[in-house]
Amino acid sequence: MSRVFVIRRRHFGLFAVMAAAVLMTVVFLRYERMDEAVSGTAVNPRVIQLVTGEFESRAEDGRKIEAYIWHPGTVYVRKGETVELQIKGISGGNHPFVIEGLGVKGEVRTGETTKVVVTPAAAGTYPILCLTHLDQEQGGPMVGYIVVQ
Ligand SMILES: [Cu+2]
Repeated sequence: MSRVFVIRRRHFGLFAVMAAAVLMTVVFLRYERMDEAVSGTAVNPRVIQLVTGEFESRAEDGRKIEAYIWHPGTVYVRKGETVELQIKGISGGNHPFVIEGLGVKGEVRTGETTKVVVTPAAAGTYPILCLTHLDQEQGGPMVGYIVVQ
């Protein structure tokens, strides 16, 4: 028994959109599984790499303006998961920091990688605050977020 599937020309666009959606779903699910394989048992604790970055420009009056960032600015962690943050200092000198709500302190220095291990027990959003660049006057706020789900 064989059946032939015929797509009419006027339905081809719809078919193409549905096929693309199915393909994207398959790719997304495979990616999620790869991510779980890496974060689950294969690597423990899971390593999350960040860097310090800097935006620099000139205002219309010629004044130098700058801001400092953690990149990526937001990382996602599962409740109870142990992760190691490896933060490499690229720009902006030294960045003493605290992670509010997790009782973590540290400092990132240019050219060095600071490692911090955390196991957030509760869901929530935990700010990573640089104590040197707290507000716009100081080139901040240099804040990132650990989102625990
Ligand atoms: Cu900083």
